[in-house]
Amino acid sequence: MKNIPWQEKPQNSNDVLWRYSENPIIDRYAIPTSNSIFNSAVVPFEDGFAGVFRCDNKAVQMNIFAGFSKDGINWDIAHEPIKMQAGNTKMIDSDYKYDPRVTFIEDRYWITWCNGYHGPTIGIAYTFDFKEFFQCENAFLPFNRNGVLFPQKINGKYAMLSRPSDNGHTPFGDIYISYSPDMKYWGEHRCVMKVAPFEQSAWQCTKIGAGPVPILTDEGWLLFYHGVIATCNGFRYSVGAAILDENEPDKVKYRSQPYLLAPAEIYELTGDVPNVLFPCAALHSHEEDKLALYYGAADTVTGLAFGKISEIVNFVKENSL
Ligand code: BMA
Repeated sequence: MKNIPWQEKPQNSNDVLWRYSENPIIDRYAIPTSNSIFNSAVVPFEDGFAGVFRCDNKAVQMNIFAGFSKDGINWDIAHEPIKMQAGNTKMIDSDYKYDPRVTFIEDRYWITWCNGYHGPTIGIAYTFDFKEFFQCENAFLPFNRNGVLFPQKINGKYAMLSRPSDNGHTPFGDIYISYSPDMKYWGEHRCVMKVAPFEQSAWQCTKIGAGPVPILTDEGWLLFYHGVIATCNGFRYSVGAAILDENEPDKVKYRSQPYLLAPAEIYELTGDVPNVLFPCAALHSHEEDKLALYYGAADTVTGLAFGKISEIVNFVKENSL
């Protein structure tokens, strides 16, 4: 694994995730048309990194844009949205696209996102080069969000986490898993984890949704997710982590009772939607025991946080619900 972005933990920090000192890494106006650039996904690519970015324009139309970076911090984001070609279907209708995730499986990069098709559902596309993109069948019926693929087949099938929802600012939501032999037909839907009881872990008591592509560790799949509490001033989104069984990922082995990161910095507390941390990607190096987490802040800008994989896994085990 190449050099991922990294900064050592500040001496005064006791946390297992700490923020990059130069956050936010992507400004809301980073491309000429953008109102906000957030909830975006990056992967290692060639001698650097590539990404798919959620850019809402100044008409507040939501779309996804390709980008490239040498260092994972300074990004060159296309000024035009991704133009999809037909993949495994001709039906590639899309009223809007947002909250992408990206993972490499076998021979290509797969992108999932929240696709507008009579309401939100899960769109799927693939690319080999981040220049040409091929859109496939939507994975599910509306309404659904937060579709996140595992980076390898599990028991011979593609596996995807998702969060069935409604057409609005969903006031509920649990994480499910579904399987597919071919990235077209999805089934064997199982519940993975539900919201936590208010009195045990209120930051995740209203809804939860998978974040970055899960990372395989010695303990199982490390899954970062967002947890939401409905406050008297609206939703507050924080970051938690769980460890899922390697071969039966609908089985949750551990799940953090405390959050790992919650809105606290000014660019997380203020913006188009205050108090939102929304992680969509994590670069990692097992050899170096490093992880770089990319998250949308306040639905406006993109932030970066760091952690040691071993410390995060131990924290989740020792502070499990
Ligand atoms: C969710 C999605 C996310 C957004 C979050 C907070 O429903 O729309 O894109 O970050 O709300 O507004």
